[in-house]
Amino acid sequence: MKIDETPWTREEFTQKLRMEEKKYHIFHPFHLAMREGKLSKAQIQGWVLNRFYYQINLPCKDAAILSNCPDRMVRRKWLQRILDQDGDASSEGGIDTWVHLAKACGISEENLWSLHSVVPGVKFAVDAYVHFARTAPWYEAACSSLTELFAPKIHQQRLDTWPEHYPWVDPSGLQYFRDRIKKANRDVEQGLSITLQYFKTRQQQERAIEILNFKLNVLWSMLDAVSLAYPFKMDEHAHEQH
Ligand code: AHQ
Repeated sequence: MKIDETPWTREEFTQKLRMEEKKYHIFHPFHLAMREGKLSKAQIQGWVLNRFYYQINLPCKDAAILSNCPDRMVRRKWLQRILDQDGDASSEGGIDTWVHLAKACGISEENLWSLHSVVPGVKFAVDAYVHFARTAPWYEAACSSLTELFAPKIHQQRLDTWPEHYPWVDPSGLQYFRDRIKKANRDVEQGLSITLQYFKTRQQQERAIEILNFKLNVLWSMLDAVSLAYPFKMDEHAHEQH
């Protein structure tokens, strides 16, 4: 059977990338329970403690891409992602804002930074993502950030549901989600233009879909590990938890 080698148009390729949304972790049982207000305080805290390992690894992941990228114009823009998380002299970064989220959830800064609660499956998934960024061609690592195509919706969902379902979380802690909506859209603009530029043949385009699925699996398996570590207790009702 002859395999179709015809490259997708830019629109078709973009649509094919967007269609992978069905595998995004917004549909993971843990996230569905979060949206429905079914998570206990321990489960929310476990999620915040574990996601922190992902957050603090983003700057090294992005620096790995920079170190592999020979294109000065790409580097100038990609650099912003590191500042977004690490902050700079004039503004705190996402890592600081995540510390605020943790404190708003009743987690001490010492406990957060100790990383004692980071479970093996989360560490493994995040380390795999950083390893990929260090060893894959820079444009493949750039392509893997395109799960952020779907991120604004998940950030908005938390902003919409946490105040009602998790009133014990100080609302000021939600600032991270607010900040990321605009930044995710800006990130995706560059990530998509790099992907459309560097993945031209049909085979390369199929490779881009494969890369996106690798990263979708990173995010999905993180939630698998968190769900296992912070299981639903049969007799536990979320509303009795705080
Ligand atoms: O807060 C997130 C973030 O800063 C990033 C950067 C980007 C990347 O480089 O892979 N991905 C990402 C994501 C963030 N938040 C996640 C969430 O669920 O809050 C989603 C995640 C992503 O969609 O890849």
